[in-house]
Amino acid sequence: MKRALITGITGQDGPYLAKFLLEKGYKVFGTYRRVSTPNFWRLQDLGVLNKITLIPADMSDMSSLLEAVTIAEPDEVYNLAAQSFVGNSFDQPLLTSDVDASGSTRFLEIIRHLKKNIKFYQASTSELYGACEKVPQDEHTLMIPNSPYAAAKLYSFHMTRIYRHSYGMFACNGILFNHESPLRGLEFVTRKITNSVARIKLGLQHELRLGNLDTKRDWGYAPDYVKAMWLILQQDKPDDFVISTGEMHSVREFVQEAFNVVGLNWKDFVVSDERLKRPLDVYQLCGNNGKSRKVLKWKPAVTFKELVKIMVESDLGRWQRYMEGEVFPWDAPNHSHEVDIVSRNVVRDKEKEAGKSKGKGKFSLKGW
Ligand code: NAP
Ligand code: F7E
Repeated sequence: MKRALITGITGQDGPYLAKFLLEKGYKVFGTYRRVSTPNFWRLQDLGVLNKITLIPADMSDMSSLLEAVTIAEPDEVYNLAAQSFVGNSFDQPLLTSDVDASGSTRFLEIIRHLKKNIKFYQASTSELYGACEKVPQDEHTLMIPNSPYAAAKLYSFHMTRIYRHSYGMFACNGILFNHESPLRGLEFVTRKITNSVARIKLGLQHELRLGNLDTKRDWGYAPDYVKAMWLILQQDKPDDFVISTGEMHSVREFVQEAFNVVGLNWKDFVVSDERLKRPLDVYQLCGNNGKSRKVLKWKPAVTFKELVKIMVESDLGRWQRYMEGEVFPWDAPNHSHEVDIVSRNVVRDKEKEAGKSKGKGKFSLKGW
C-alpha cells in the first residue's frame, strides 16, 4: 500500500486530495496546526476525517516536519501547506516567507537527508507570473511576482527545481491556476461572492463589498486539480506542469454569473470598497495547459458556468439548512459577516493621501 503525506490537509485542496488518494488505495497522513478552535470541517464534509492519520506540524518548525516524515514514512509528499491568501501576504510578509519559502526548503532538506527517493510535490501557483503581460502563460513564461506571497512561492518553485537537478530528487512543481470549490476559504473572492449571494437571496445580507472587479483569473474546479497533482508524481521523470482551464474571466463576470444563478441583478447589491484593493494586483492570468494535456493526459472537467453554479447552490443549501437548525459542519456561521478588518492597506492609503507613499498600485514591465 502506497503512503502519502499531505501538508495543509485542513485547507481547500487537502481534503479533496486525501479523498482522491484514499480511493486509489493509499494510506493517507496529513499535517494540521494546533489552533484554539479545531478546523476539521472540510475533512468532515468530505467524509475523510476518520480515514486519515493526522500529525501536528507547522511549516516554520523543522522538528515537527521531521517528526511528520518519520511517522508517515511516505512514498509521496504533497506540500500544500501555505499562508495562501495573497492579500494577507502584504500584511504578514515575513510570516509568508517563513512558511511559503523556507517551509518548503525545510521539507526538501529533510527528504534530501532522510530518504531521497520520496517524491515531492510543490504547490506552485499562477501568481508567479504576476506582472508578466503575456497571456496565456505556460511553463516557460517569465515570472515576475507581484506580491510577497508570489515572491515566497517563486523561491520554493526554484528550490524544488534546484533540488531536482542538484540531488536527483523526484521533486516537481504543479503551477496551478486558481481553483475553487464549496470548500474554498471565505476570504477568497469566489467563495466570498457565492456565500454573499446565498445570504442576499435569503434576506440575511443586503450588500456585497468588493475591491477590484476588473482583474481576470483562470478559474477551475479544485477536485479536477488534485487529480493533476497526483498525475504529476506518477510520471517516469520529475517535471513542472501548468494546470489550468485555458479560459479567463473577470471578477465582474463571476459576480454577474453568481447573481444570475439566483435570478438577481448584481448591480443592485455590489458596492465598491477601495480598502479591498491590493497595493499591487495581478491583472490577467490565463494558463496554457497544452503540456499537461499531452503528457499527463489531464484535462479540466468542470466549466466556468458549472463551477459558479456548484458554489452558489452549495452555499444556498447550507444557509437554508442553517435556517432550519443545522449548524455544523461548515465555516460560514462562525464568520462574522459584519466584521471590519483593518489591513495595512488603510495605512498605505493614508500615507498616499499625505504624499508619503509612492506605491502606484500597478506594476508594468514597461520601463523595467
Ligand atoms: P488553503 O485553503 O489556504 O489551505 C492552506 C493549508 O495550509 C491549511 O491547511 C493551513 O492550515 C495550512 N497552513 C497554513 N500555514 C501553515 C503553517 N505555518 N504550518 C502548517 N500548515 C499551515 O489553500 P488551498 O487553496 O488548499 O491551496 C493549497 C496550496 O496550493 C497552497 O500552498 C496554495 O498556496 C497553493 N495554491 C492554491 C491555489 C488555489 O487556487 N487554491 C492555486 C495555486 C496554488 P489551517 O487550516 O490551520 O489554516
Ligand atoms: O483574488 C480580486 C483580487 O483572493 C482574486 C489563492 O488561492 O489564487 C488565489 O489568489 C482577484 C484579485 O485569489 C476582492 O484583487 C476583488 O485580483 O480570490 P483571490 P488570488 O489572489 O488570485 C492563486 C492562484 C493562489 O495561488 C493563491 O493562493 O479578486 N478581488 N475584490 C478580491 N479578492 C478578495 N479576496 N476579496 C475581495 O473582496
